[in-house]
Amino acid sequence: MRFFTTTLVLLSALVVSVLGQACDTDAPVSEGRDDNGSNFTYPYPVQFYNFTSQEQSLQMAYMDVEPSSLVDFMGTITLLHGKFYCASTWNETIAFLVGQGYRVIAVDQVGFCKSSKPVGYQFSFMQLASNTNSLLNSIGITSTILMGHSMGGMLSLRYSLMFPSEVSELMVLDPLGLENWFIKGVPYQTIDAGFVTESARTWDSIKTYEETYYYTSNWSCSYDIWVTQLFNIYQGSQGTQFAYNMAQTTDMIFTQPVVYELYNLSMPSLLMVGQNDTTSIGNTWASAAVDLTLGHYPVLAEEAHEVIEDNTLVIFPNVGHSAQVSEPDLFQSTILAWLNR
Ligand SMILES: *[C@@H]1O[C@H](CO)[C@@H](O)[C@H](O)[C@H]1NC(C)=O
Ligand SMILES: *[C@@H]1O[C@H](CO)[C@@H](O)[C@H](O)[C@H]1NC(C)=O
Ligand SMILES: *[C@@H]1O[C@H](CO)[C@@H](O)[C@H](O)[C@H]1NC(C)=O
Ligand SMILES: *[C@@H]1O[C@H](CO)[C@@H](O)[C@H](O)[C@H]1NC(C)=O
Ligand SMILES: *[C@@H]1O[C@H](CO)[C@@H](O)[C@H](O)[C@H]1NC(C)=O
Ligand SMILES: *[C@@H]1O[C@H](CO)[C@@H](O)[C@H](O)[C@H]1NC(C)=O
Ligand SMILES: *[C@H]1O[C@H](CO)[C@@H](O)[C@H](O)[C@H]1NC(C)=O
Repeated sequence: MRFFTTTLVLLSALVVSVLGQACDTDAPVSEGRDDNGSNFTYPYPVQFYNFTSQEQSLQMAYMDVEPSSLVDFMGTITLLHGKFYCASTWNETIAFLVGQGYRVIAVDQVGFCKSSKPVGYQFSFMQLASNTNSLLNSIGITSTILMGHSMGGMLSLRYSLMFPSEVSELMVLDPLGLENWFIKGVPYQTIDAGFVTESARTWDSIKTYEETYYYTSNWSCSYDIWVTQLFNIYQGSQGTQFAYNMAQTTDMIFTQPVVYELYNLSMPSLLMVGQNDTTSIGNTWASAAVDLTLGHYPVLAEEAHEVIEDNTLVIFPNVGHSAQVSEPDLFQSTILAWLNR
């Protein structure tokens, strides 16, 4: 009897995992805090940078994680998150880098995660880069290795153009902005229309989007928590303003391409993209014919690589938009090999 029960349990576990429904991780890791509308518990202590921008008193949340004392100090690395993620989503990367002797700063941009959700803020990459630069300067950092993912990758490129003497090396993972979507035929979408889309997001719609674009349609239960982190902000105490800020930042990404300026990057850089990433802004509202021309990351990355001085290009085979989450070992060994080159 016991044998049969065990066998049945094992069998049903197998069936469930084949169907991809075995996830039991949707309980939010929350300590009941509400930092600017996010109750997610970050893996390291959260600090706040208080500053005034566009006549508003704002806060940027960040983690400042000390390097392991067991190895030599290697430098400071600043991490910039993508649009559907937060500073916390770098948790595996942070743990790895501090173990290698790096001090790691991971910030939440204004409008995102545990940072302020301002009303009437004019979002621009130059504004976000300036905010990030003054945060870093406020904690004594005037030179950093910079790493950005997705929207944060686009921001790291912008930051490096604006503050070249403060970026010693640049690592960029699947940055947005390697193509100009408007010129490829994607119509402009107003912030008001974007707000309608942002207000309609559900846990399932966020998951489906990430599954398709970030994870090559190959979901792992461990990704659930990042959907919950994001969805809880939409559902939280500042959800409406967050949705509006997200519509504003989509407008920012669409209207402020960085691709034409890449030739001006001067520091050594590492560009990493997933072979199967097809993320683009506007593909969901472009025609099907235009959509087919968007987000060919291996091609876009080759083009960027040709233009950027002193650049190393790595294309991760069979990987989507988020190698740091889906393939942490491959991602970590790649950045370490480049840092130690
Ligand atoms: C920022 O303001 C908060 C109070 O809102 C305070 O707890 C925190 O210490 C301040 N941060 C700094 C760096 O002064
Ligand atoms: C990162 O966070 C995820 C989700 O909470 C967790 O499964 C994983 O163990 C964390 N990793 C580290 C190194 O903290
Ligand atoms: C799906 O992801 C798992 C790891 O999460 C990996 O072992 C497997 O090879 C992947 N399958 C495909 C088809 O990419
Ligand atoms: C976190 O916030 C979400 C959205 O408001 C809510 O559904 C959830 O219950 C909260 N979790 C805790 C433990 O407060
Ligand atoms: C871009 O490069 C040109 C030519 O090298 C240079 O004159 C210009 O100052 C650079 N601009 C920036 C913002 O670095
Ligand atoms: C990634 O793209 C390559 C080339 O188009 C394809 O052969 C491969 O099956 C794709 N892998 C996944 C996991 O989708
Ligand atoms: C969030 O942002 C507002 C201002 O935009 C600030 O006054 C507030 O104290 C912030 N911090 C937290 C932890 O909620």
